[in-house]
Amino acid sequence: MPHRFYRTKLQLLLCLVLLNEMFIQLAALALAALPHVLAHGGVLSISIGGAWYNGWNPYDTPTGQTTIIRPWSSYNPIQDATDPTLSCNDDGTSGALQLTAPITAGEKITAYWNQVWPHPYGPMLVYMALCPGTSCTGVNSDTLSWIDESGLINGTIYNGFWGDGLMIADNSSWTTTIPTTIPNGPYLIRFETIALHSLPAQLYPECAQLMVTGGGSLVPTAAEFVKFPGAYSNSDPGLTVDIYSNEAQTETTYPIPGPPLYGSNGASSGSSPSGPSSTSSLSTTSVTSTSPTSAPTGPTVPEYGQCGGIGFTGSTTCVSPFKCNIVNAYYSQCY
Ligand SMILES: *[C@@H]1O[C@H](CO)[C@@H](O)[C@H](O)[C@H]1NC(C)=O
Ligand SMILES: *[C@@H]1O[C@H](CO)[C@@H](O)[C@H](O)[C@H]1NC(C)=O
Ligand SMILES: [Cu+2]
Repeated sequence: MPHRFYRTKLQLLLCLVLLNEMFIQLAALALAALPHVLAHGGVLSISIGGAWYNGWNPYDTPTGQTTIIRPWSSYNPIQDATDPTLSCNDDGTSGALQLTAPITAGEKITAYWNQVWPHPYGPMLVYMALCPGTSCTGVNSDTLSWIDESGLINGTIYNGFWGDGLMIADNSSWTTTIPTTIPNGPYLIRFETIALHSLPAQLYPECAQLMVTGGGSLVPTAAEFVKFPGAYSNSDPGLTVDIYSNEAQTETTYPIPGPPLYGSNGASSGSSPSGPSSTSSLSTTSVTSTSPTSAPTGPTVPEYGQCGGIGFTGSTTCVSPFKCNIVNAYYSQCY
């Protein structure tokens, strides 16, 4: 997939050589502008209630990078709904020096993309996933989700105003409010912008680690859980729409891909029209969601092993003398 990794250090070097007759400042400016020239990018920083968090830099060595943002690998878009990197634009693992930002339910969080984000046509989506245990560090992100989405805000698919346009208009940033109803705990938040100016659609997801306090107890419905990859299909109408087609010139509804919004009482998603939607509620779902009350059996679980939680199907019996303790709705542990 030559499209995904073409911006190598070598190419940066070539750019510098080409620029060698310019002032150093100009070269630095040009380098800073490279992502824009390439017309791609990702979430470069995050702010929460006045606290500023610099992001992961995918083109620097991972060594020494400390940030709340999960490592991500490329400014290039993902153009396949089954791509294994779809959860967080990487292999799903946390950084060696991974940080986690505290946030209170009801508080706003803003993600900033490189400026000026070049793709105004398409939806904005925000997902959250509660991690098992006491931290998301070490948890692979390929098991997620909650959502806040903004699709076609007004006008037609062909020339309307989209969530992406709103993101650009808002300083190439997107602000969402952590729902007050979500259970407390360690979360990954996943910001995604989808660009529809060409097909296959371009997906740009990045994730960050949060520790949510002050939350509630509204456990997501099974329908609200999704996994990445898995949440989307390459045939989703929201990913295959041709915004330059004749139909698009009069079509005013757009089906945002993904699950129904958390707290939306499970309205169907994949095909639900989402005209003027710009809600900031989140919806959850997670991979294999089953009833939290199911009581599977099996061999005993060792100390610190998982013994329960939504979606868990293993043994709920801890090896003596440990007891199964509820850590959060998704995770019970033997200790
Ligand atoms: C469409 O929505 C955008 C963003 O809310 C707004 O700025 C613009 O005025 C709207 N246009 C129309 C025609 O309603
Ligand atoms: C716009 O975003 C940049 C980061 O991309 C940030 O440094 C700047 O403070 C933001 N400006 C405003 C007015 O929020
Ligand atoms: Cu691009």
